[in-house]
Amino acid sequence: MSEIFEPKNIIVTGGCGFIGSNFVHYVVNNHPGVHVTVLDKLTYAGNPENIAGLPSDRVELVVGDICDAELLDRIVPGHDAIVHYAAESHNDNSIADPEPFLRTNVEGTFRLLEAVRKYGVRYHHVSTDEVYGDLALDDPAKFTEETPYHPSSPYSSTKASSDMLVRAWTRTYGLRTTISNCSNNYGPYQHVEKFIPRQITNIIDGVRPKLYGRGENVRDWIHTEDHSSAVWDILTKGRMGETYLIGADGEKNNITVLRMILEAMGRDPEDFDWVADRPGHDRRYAIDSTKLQRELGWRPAHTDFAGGLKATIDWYVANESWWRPAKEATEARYRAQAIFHVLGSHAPYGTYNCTGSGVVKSWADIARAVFEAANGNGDRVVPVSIADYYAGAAGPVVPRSTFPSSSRSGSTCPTGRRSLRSTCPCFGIQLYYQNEPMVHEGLADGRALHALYCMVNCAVKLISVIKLDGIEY
Ligand code: NAD
Ligand code: TDX
Repeated sequence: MSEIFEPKNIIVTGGCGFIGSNFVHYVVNNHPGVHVTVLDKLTYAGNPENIAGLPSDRVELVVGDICDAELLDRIVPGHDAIVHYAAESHNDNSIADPEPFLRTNVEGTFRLLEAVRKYGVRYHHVSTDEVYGDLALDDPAKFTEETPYHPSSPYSSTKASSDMLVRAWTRTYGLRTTISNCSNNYGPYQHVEKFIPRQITNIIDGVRPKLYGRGENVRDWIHTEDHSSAVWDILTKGRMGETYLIGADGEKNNITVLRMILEAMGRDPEDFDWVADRPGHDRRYAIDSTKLQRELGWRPAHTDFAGGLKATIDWYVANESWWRPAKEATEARYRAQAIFHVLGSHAPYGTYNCTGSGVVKSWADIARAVFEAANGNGDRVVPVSIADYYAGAAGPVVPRSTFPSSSRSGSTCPTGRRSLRSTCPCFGIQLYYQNEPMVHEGLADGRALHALYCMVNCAVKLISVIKLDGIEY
């Protein structure tokens, strides 16, 4: 074991998120001589409530972006170490819109490494087991530090990229760094977009939980407090330039976890909805944490998953005021993503506009824009029946095939008014909206918003059609 590092002033990036805030509590509770500066942008996933009540002489919150090099120049000097948790962390969001993941996870890590290089501070990089891709369900193997990188999702590929930057900067510039790759965390303060809190809060709301695919995918669950103690051990005792895998032998498939939640909440264990699978869904993660245990003597304290899950359920029941503000927006995002899965992933970027320029670039953008707007003003986007869709009784959006041939080539719809046109990539039909206002006038214009609304309404109808083929959204 190498010399013990005893930091006095540390920066914790993402310290208002789920796992970062748990680490801040862990440090305050267990290491009285350490001051923590939390650097957090407070995205939708960051909540200052997560660290509220901690002593102000021990914890300071700086609201800012890890991509802001000038800010890093101001705050990094005077600190001994950076523990880097900040990230865009949700796979489903990364599939719908990868760009913020590139920026925060890749560019953000680059900026931090440059600051580490400049000011000579110790750096610990918090990563995920997802960088290794997935294992087969029937494969007895687990990930080790030697497993080749093989990320599957936009999220995990950006985390893998950030790990590569850390390794390259360490070797080239001789930085004092460590990396940890941890498995799926659970516990209090996890955002309601994630599997366990989403299902608990759905059940509280009387909504049936949503299980992706066949529910056979395996995750290796670890309580977030065990993740925190492991990161502290690696920060203070880890060998420079090394990677440590963190896991607590908690493999369970999703359907088992969901049935445990339902039973613990007094519901029928079969009372859930099967929904369409996540595209590219990783099958199984499993961590071999032998190196961490052998070299640094770390052991998980929470080995009773059923007990930890029950305590987590109790926390969400008792802390509705914490999660309630994020719940509706999260479910609205899931509805938008459902449309994206059907249409957006097939739509060539930029096909959709009316006059050559526009704010709307793809089906995903349309879906997102309308759901966000509808969510903001209290409207609901309601699917119409398939019968109405085929009868053409569903408003101004109609399939091109029903148009007289004279209108097919131009930008004129059957009523003689100018039309907005797009091709549905799944069905190969043209969709028209009889509009005077053009989409490129932007969302600030209510008429343009109406145009968008109609286009998405049509997308919702198409989803209804697709439901006939057995896919549920
Ligand atoms: P989270 O989404 O709950 O929190 C992320 C935090 O980072 C938020 O407070 C957010 O405001 C902040 N943030 C985002 N972009 C930022 C930016 N540009 N500048 C500053 N702050 C920014 O995430 P989490 O689940 O707590 O995950 C934390 C870390 O742990 C991530 O790096 C993630 O990849 C890793 N990890 C998570 C898990 C898991 O199961 N959740 C498992 C292994 C590793
Ligand atoms: O509604 C759902 N239904 C469902 O079946 C949701 C939200 C998820 N799932 C499935 C997908 C996964 O197999 O549950 C499993 C867990 O899903 P998430 O909570 O989204 O986590 P996962 O994709 O496994 O990634 C998590 O662990 C690794 C974190 O979000 C990452 O940040 C971390 O790197």
